[in-house]
Amino acid sequence: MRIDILTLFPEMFTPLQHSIVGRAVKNELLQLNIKNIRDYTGPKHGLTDDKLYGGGAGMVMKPEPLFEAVADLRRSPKARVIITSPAGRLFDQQAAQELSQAEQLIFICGHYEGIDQRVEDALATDVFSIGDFVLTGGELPAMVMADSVVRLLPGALGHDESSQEESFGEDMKGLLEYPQYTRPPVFDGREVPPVLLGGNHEEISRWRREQSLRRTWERRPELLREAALTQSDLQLLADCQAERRGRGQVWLALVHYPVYNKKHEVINTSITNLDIHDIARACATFGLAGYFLVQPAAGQQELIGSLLKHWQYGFGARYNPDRHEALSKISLCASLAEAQAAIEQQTGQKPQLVATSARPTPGMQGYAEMRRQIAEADEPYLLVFGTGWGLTDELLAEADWVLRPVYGVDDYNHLSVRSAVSIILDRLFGEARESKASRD
Ligand code: 21W
Repeated sequence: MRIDILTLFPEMFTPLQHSIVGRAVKNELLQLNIKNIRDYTGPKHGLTDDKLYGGGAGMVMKPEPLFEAVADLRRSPKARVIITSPAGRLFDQQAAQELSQAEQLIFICGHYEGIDQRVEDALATDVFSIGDFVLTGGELPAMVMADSVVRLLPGALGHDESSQEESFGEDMKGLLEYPQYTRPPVFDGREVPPVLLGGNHEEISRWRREQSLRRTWERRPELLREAALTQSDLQLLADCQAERRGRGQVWLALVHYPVYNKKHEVINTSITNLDIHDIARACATFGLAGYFLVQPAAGQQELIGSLLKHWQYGFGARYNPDRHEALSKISLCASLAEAQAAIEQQTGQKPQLVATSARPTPGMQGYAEMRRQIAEADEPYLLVFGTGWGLTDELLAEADWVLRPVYGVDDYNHLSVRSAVSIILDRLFGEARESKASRD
């Protein structure tokens, strides 16, 4: 493979001459050519950068020297021309794998505010960023990408390195690495996990897999969606979730009063059978601790009461035990304050109030942040949903947080409260329940 790097700062690339990349050059697996863009400015203009059209601070790299340089360095029409840019596609292992198949890579390192767009339009086969953080230029990203590509070239890794690669096999794909230890067995009072000293390889494998799963669940839960998980993996992840829930449990309340009607008047809505059942089942699915129906009207309370009796204790309980389990989480109360008091009595702590609204509200909370917060919390949470045209402004003002509306593609939002509950519970708690491929 041939790699050309076009940069305004060739001296920055000395680290690339060492280690695996340096050895690949020595062993002639790689031809590495680091070229100063200034060499292509010619006597006439002499400049590599210029002011922005349209105004704005900073300078942009001019197209002419880059067109010259690529024309000079290109050895094949199939060469990949890669621009480094914070606005690029995210570089990952799959991209590295793909680039490692090419005969020639030409990296163009952006610097200053970036590169004239025509370079990308006419020359680039790829535009890559290495992550969502701000650097001073594309030199380090080019080195990062070149490093990850070169180590994939056949023969680039020594025997030891590649066999290590192989032992970190297929089944660990998509999971974070397990912790590793070496001698001494006790350092500064910290022990190596005894299972690793025991020599039981089956037990060691099991321990390592469990550590990988726990780490991934803790640090990169989104990876679990794509990982190949066995039934026992799923069981372990369920245990992780249960352990976490034991600390900060979450309840849900469906408020029938006070809510708005279409005309923004405060009303009391009627209970609906579908809301009771579907929300109870969603709560059971996502492991919520309980589901409060907030309904102060005596007649309505009686109606719910007899409905619940049927499913919780009566014929329905025996006829459909799964439904019984979901509905057993329901309790009835006359006000939200009553629900809060019930949670406080059960846990010894006041629940944090998280309201939901289909109307944008000042200081709304995003889902990723809320999810993390609840996951790390030691105190109970109460998620509050309104029926009718939504929770009153007074109730929203009382909440510790208000979640953002569940937007679709535009601001059309006619979700039923049942649908909103399912979507929001999935955003806050849904993970690790989906696996692309089950291995057993
Ligand atoms: C940082 C250039 C900020 C430009 C409108 C258009 C390459 C990089 C870079 C840099 C800006 C990569 C603007 C992860 C990175 C890189 C330098 C600001 C303002 N406004 N991967 N342009 N992070 N960074 N641009 O920073 O060149 S790959």
